[in-house]
Amino acid sequence: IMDKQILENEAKKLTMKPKGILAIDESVGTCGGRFEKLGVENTAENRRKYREMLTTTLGIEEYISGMILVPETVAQTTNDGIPFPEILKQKGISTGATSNTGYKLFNEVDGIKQELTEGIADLADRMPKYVEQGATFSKWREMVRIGSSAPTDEFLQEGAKLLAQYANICQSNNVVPIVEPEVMVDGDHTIEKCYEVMDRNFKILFAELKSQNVYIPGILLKPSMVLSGKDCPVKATKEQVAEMTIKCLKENVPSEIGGIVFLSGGQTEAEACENLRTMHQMYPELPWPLSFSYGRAIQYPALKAWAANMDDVAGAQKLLLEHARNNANANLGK
Ligand code: 5MM
Repeated sequence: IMDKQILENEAKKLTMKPKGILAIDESVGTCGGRFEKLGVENTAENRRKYREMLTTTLGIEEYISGMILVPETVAQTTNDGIPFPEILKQKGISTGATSNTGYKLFNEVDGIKQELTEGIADLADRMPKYVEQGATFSKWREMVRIGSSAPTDEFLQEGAKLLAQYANICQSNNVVPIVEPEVMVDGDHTIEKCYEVMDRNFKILFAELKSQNVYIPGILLKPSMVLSGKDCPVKATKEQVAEMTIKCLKENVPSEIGGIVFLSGGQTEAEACENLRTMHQMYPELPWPLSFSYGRAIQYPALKAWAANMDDVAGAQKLLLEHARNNANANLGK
């Protein structure tokens, strides 16, 4: 049975200033892609070692309130045999277990693949196990690609249904759902086009969450920022990004939501951090807690260093700590 207080308290804890969330839940395939580029073999043991480096970073709990893990990592242990959720718990960091398992083609419009997130069918069976292993929050990522006719409303509606079903399964297990509708940066679209897509998707998403009775103060929204496409000839400034992102969120996100935590979505470490900082500087008063749930923008420098020399764990951890700290400072507008 859902306990609203447990959900609200966990959402508050996860967004307690200046902290944010660290997403280290690359699926086996995504992790493999990143490893291979840096010459690391994509084995379960290497993924375990990498996540041990990340989770055992001294002092990381000053900046990070929760870490999102794939179920593989949730079940793994440190070299000394301590389960990762236990390592995190000792530092007061919450464990999140990713719920989504993959993607499957919905349709293709004008050369753009619209893919729906998989994993809903057996999620109600999997969730109690994640809780037993120590998870207190979870994540489901929806992938929205922009093209000349994509995304279609029909596709967004299906994606929203899945996000709401997932959120309900989480909440009935007293697990805080992170609802992640990622609008991809790929393409040459303008920032105005990105705004239009995000605005449309939020309207569909929040209507669906409402109609499926998801408890809004007990969820976190993990959106992308409103950005110009990667290949757009005119790149939006940080002030434009901040203004349009906050406008889009203010117009669509209920003020009672547990919080908003951005993904970095392929922005450089500096961009992701600067954009967040600019938002806090330009808008010191916001209706909801606003923070980060970055993957690449916090991890990448540490991954590169670790891949280059796996024996220098401390060197890689120093870089992780530095990037986590930069983003926690951004949350303070510093
Ligand atoms: C860490 O990456 C997460 C899992 O992605 P795949 O399922 O594609 O392997 C991803 O959902 C991530 O949590 C978000 O995209 C945020 O990470 P970034 O790197 O965009 O900040």
